[in-house]
Amino acid sequence: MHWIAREHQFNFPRPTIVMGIVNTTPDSFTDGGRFLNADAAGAHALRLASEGAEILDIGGESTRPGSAEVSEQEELDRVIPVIERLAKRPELVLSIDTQKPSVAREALAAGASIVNDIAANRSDAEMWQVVAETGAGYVCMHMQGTPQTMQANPEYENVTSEVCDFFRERLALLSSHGVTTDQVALDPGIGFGKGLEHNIKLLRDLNKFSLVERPMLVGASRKSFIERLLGAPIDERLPASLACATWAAIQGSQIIRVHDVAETVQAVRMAEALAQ
Ligand code: 7PJ
Repeated sequence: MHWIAREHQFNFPRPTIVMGIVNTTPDSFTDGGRFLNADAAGAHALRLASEGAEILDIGGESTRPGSAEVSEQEELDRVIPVIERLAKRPELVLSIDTQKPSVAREALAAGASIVNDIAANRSDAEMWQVVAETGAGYVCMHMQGTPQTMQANPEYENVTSEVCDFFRERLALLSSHGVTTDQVALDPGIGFGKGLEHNIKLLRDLNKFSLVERPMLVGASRKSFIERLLGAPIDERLPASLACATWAAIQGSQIIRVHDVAETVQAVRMAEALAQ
């Protein structure tokens, strides 16, 4: 299995890829304002890369439940200067975390190689045209609803099979818009329109997604379902985040999206060595 993102190619099986989160949002619930400045965000990204992040995921729009939407210009002002700084280092694989096709297009022009689309449940095709035209990697994430509405009352009969059906339907739709299957990675969207029991079931069932035969990305780092299960406030969720990361890796997920790169790389490499 291959994942192709412009000039980059990941060939599986291989060690789990750790994707480091680079937040440029002043209202982000974890990094609140600390990386507003592009130099600081760029330096943070380089640190994550030195800690073993093989992909840096740069986002300028907070998608925490109920968060406000940001304008296109504001999002561009946050992410493009960071991407331009990092693009001087061609060995870095840059991902743009955006719901806006216009932001994806500019980010790819500035040197990004992957579009991380939390709104892959969209009905408009413009994002997929951008991905098809550029040959970018595409992360197709499952979400029920939108960030503004998703946590109101998430409902599923069987969350795992519904997410699996979504993946199959989107792979066909993407292909009909010229995005090749090799460009696509899939993500169950932990915390996006899911209650605690849905998040736990999706994580428990991760190995079932291997049937879809695409790389799986899992993002559980510091998410609030950890607090709902264990009572841990935001700055005390690293141990549970590491448990999710190692579990996901051992269940066959290929890409883990995290804030704490050094800790995750160590935990996942240990788990991989044990599981061999
Ligand atoms: C995810 C994401 C995720 C992908 C966020 C947070 C909220 N992109 N962007 N998967 N989560 N692909 O980091 O807590 O789970 S933003």
